[in-house]
Amino acid sequence: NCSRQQAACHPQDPEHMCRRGKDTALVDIRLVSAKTGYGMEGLVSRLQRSWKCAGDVYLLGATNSGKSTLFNTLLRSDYCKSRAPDIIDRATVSPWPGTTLNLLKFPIINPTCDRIFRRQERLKEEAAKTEDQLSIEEKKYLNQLKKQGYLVGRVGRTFQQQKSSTEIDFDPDMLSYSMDEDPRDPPKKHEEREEFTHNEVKDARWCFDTPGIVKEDCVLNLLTEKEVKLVLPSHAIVPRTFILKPGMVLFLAALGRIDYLEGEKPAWFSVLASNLLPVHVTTLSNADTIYEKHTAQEFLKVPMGGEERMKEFPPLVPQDITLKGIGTTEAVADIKLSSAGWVAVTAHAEEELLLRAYTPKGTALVVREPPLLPYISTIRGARIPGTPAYRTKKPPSFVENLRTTGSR
Ligand SMILES: Nc1nc2c(ncn2[C@@H]2O[C@H](COP(=O)(O)OP(=O)(O)OP(=O)(O)O)[C@@H](O)[C@H]2O)c(=O)[nH]1
Ligand SMILES: [Mg+2]
Repeated sequence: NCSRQQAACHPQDPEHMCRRGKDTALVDIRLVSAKTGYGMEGLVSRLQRSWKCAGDVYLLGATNSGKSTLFNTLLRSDYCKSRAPDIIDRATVSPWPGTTLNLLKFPIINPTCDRIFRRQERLKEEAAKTEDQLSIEEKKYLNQLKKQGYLVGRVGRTFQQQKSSTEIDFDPDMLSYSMDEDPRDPPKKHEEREEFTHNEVKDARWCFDTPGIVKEDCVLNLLTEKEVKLVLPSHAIVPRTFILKPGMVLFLAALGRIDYLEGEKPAWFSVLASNLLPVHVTTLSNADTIYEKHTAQEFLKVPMGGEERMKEFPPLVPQDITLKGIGTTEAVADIKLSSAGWVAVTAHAEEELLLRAYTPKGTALVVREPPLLPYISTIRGARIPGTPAYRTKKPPSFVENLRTTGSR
């Protein structure tokens, strides 16, 4: 798991690479979504191939980076001893940073040759299916996942539980309840719960969920629960692209602002942030008035609570950024407005831009070069006449490990 927020993690990013210890070899980087299951079967196979069952595994990362979600997905995968999902409750997942306070754990399955073979057989069978061949329940679940992300995968289990005896050898204080309901796997009621036998866990290796590392400079620390719910995307983000001339300003809610101060030609600014956060484009001369209007009327939606709230909210502070365009289809950099989202900047080749970006005082503003999604500005509809905005376009979802022929 990456120590930075999942949306910000980029394998080519030197900051990412330098976080690993000097002597620790980085074995692999994988793109996964624990929420939609994308890449998860591949991750399980990789873990089983590399570490087998050699030691305990800890899921580490910043608060809210998705450790508990990953823990829960691994818990109902082939990574976990077959009976464990029936015994261990899922970790609490929430949009609120700092949710996990204790160390939850599940026992890791020993990937013997026989098990690996059976698992491969199951994966082959699954990959041969088309969407039409899935059960009604599975189809419903898949459609739900498609709303949450563009990359969707299916996580299955090869080894079915075997009923076993009743010896109690498990600390109930290690358990907690999930807030994110999975319709296929509702949490067990206490009276239904079984326990591990002493033999099942005496030599076990464990996979631990851990409390997150708190990022002091994260904008979420400044927000109320209601505001966090708007800022953290619950549905797949639809990119919003705007064309700005020098002298224009873009607001992302009242949490981020980018001024296009100097340049020859217009440039494209693609906003990747929760669909619930408004983007407002204005001119330099009107920008301060817009921010004041927000203070009086919550015009930009977040923060909420008008004048009283804005009195205690830190002011936006500026940072100058110079960029050199690399062409009209490829972004040169992302401007990351703390955890509120990021803006990919696309400009004509050799075009020099002077920008001034703002985030609330004490929060991190980062220029990410190269950008995470370089061609994001091409995912847009027609220009909306008389405005700097383009119509939005939702990219189609991709479901991995499912034959496409015959599917709708
Ligand atoms: N889109 C998407 N959202 C995710 C993913 N993983 C987690 N989330 C969401 O991110 C939020 C935080 O997830 P958690 O699993 O609680 O994160 P955590 O790292 O355990 O957080 P703490 O326990 O607070 O440190 C929740 O709203 C999740 O639904 C993912 O792979 N994709
Ligand atoms: Mg957690």
